[in-house]
Amino acid sequence: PSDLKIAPDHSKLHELISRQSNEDRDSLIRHFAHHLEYSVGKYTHNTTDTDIYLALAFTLRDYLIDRWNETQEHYRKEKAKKIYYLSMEFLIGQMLKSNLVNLNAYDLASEALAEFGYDLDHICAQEPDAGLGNGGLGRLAACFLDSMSSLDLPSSGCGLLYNFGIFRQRIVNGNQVEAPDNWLDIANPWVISRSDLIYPVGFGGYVEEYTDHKGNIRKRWLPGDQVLARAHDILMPGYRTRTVNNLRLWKAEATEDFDFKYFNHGDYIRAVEDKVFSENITHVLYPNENVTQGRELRLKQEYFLVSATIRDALREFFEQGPKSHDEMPDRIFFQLNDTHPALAVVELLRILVDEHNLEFHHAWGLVQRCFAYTNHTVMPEALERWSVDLLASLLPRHLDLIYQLNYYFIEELRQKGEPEDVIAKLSLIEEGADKRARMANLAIIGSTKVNGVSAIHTDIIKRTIFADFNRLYPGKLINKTNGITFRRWLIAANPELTALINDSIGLRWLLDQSRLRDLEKVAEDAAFQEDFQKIRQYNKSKLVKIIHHTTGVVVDPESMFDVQIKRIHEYKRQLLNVLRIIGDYQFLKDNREAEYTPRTFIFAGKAAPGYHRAKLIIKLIHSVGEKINNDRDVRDRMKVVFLPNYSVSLAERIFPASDLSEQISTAGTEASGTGNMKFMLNGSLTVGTLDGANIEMREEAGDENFYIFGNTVEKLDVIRPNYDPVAIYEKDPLIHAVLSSIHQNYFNPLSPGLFQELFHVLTYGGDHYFHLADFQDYRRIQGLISRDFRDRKAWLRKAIFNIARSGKFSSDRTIDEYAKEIWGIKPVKPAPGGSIL
Ligand code: B1N
Repeated sequence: PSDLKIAPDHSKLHELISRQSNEDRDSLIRHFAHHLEYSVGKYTHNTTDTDIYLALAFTLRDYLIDRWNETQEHYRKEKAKKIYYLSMEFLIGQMLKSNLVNLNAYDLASEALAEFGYDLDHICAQEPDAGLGNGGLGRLAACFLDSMSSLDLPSSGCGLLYNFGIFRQRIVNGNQVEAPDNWLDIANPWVISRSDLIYPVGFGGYVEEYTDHKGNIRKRWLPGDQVLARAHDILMPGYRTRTVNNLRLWKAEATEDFDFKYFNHGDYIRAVEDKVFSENITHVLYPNENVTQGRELRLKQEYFLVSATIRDALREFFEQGPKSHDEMPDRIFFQLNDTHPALAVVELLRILVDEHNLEFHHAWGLVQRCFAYTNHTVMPEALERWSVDLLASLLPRHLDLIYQLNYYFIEELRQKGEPEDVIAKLSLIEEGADKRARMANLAIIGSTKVNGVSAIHTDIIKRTIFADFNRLYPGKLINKTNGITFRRWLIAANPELTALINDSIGLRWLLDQSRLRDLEKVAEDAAFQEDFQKIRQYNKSKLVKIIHHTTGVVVDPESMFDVQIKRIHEYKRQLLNVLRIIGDYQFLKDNREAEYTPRTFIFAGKAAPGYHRAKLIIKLIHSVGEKINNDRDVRDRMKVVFLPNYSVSLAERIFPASDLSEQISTAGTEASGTGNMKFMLNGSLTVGTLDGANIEMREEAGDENFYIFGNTVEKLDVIRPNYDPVAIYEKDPLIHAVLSSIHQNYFNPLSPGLFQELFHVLTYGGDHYFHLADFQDYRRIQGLISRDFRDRKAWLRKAIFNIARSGKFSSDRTIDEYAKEIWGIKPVKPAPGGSIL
């Protein structure tokens, strides 16, 4: 090991990078050779790229484990307050490259592998994605882990180890077909199974009243079934710091004694069946975004996460030898990623009251100081409301406690003089034939702070769904605008652009992304622009190959890459994009000689398997693409491609190769968006509505560098009561022509009627998401964009300004705000010493 130290002084960074000694290199190669032989079992011949990947991953893992132990030991010594980030989703993607980047070992590894004739990028590509999430919410959690480690914050992610992550999407005949994502089928070097950390989790059974030895009447839960939760850790290194935190993922295992009752009766098959049932809990990620299904297995998953996490956190707390429970809020804090883990507040209350014998109000007071809740959506179909009947059968004591909490809560509201209709809305229980527990209300009363994820979204929740809470508890609802990790989304995904930035403004931005502003001074520099342009074309040419390989379509790298990549959802309005494309196509057919900036329209995204309409939108994109791509009249001017199986690793290739970012959700529907930020950071310009984080992105970039169109939230509120899409369809000849092509099966002559549903939703169905209201303004702004794109220098200038002003959207900024304003924690740096590698 060398004597390289983490340099707290920014100006030392350059020196530090260039000082990677031969000793580091030799040590890396020795470790690597050892793992290739003894962990992977290969010597010289038959070595596959996957073997090389595994050997390098095992090598890195050793470094991570050293630092992790060091970090955790240090936390214990400092009795640091620790953040538990609870989330049902962590959409991590591949880990080798980002770990190499964070350990500042990418160049070293790249050179070392090159000596043996291997290309590091190609080796990194062998890794299967850890796709334990659906989209923005899960990816946000992964970015936050990166930032929490990079900022030296004592923290741990808490989630589930699903055997199957988000499904793999194949396209057959233009239709989405789902395949299981068996991401653990080759041994995963990043997932460390903990033989010592295992907790029983109960379900079902009943609640018993009993009299304790002091004569008090008490309650306890006697679960009917037990499942074991075993910890599996993924280590998360910070960027250029020795801090390594962990993401702890719980996996369900059957208990032994659970099986015995059947073994004793000789019913071997039944015993094994029950084992399978228990292990079902963490089998598969629910593939919905912004929708809840209300299924029993999902509730089991949520409680399983919560129960194991609370047990584990309490174990860590009591191992520190606290004098009393009252120290808890100074030592542990739970951040709820949406309401999915909201039962945690009840679980902690239950343990404190039933098992630790704390008085109810005392316990509740402590619980409230240990939680905060992040809301990610206002879509009504996404708000969790668990059936009281289901809760009664699965978690009877928790339901009991929810009723008790509700009793005191409503009493408080009555004392404050709240009218009964308001109380009915605030109640933890929604009354009716089918009674439900409102998880958002529970999360709010159980938390110190509640946050939205962009300025407009926080504003909306304060004015609408949580208005009464905001009035009752002023200051509780706050904003924390989302961010992304620049390590993965710029440094790792776009190394060429990173190098160019480093060359022109130095390295300070690497540790403080607001310093990207220094790029403003080169925005008009001809040499910089030229290099920037070359990098963009290089990235585009790489994407051209992927497009050709996966879709067979040949696209022109000189054309504008006009990109909409995200989950397929009506509110995100992929349909608006398609209507515009059809409009352009019809225009070009009628005006063959017209000036038109050639565009490649790129789509990617998964539809929830049960979301029929979203799947139909995928089919429409393919049908329209088929027609346009094979029409010689528009050849060289329009191409439409749909890249299958959108994932973190595919996204990493698309963002750096995009010219135009489509962020066109109906105003007021997209809570924040984070893909929008990844485009900005890589130098794409945005066309978007005044929705989510787009608003703040424009504020940073400047109006002249951002393309905004469409109705605002306020305007939509005005037009909503009298909105008449059919009238627009009938009066506007252009819209009429576009919709008629769908209505008259122009793109699907062989399957007439296929897209009638889509025609209907946009017209007689009421056009809930205001596609037609925004269509003409969308076309107008796209015309402007086409003209601007042709002025290369002006376009590049705008792009560079976007990068220069993207610093606000670093998740380091976001996490710093959480740490200061919600968590009340400070960085805890592990003792320096040892080598970087
Ligand atoms: O969370 C992201 C935001 O940037 C997006 O705008 C928002 O749509 C997304 C239920 C969700 N909100 N709600 C979900 C996911 C899974 C599920 O089962 C809801 N995802 C979002 C990060 O803030």
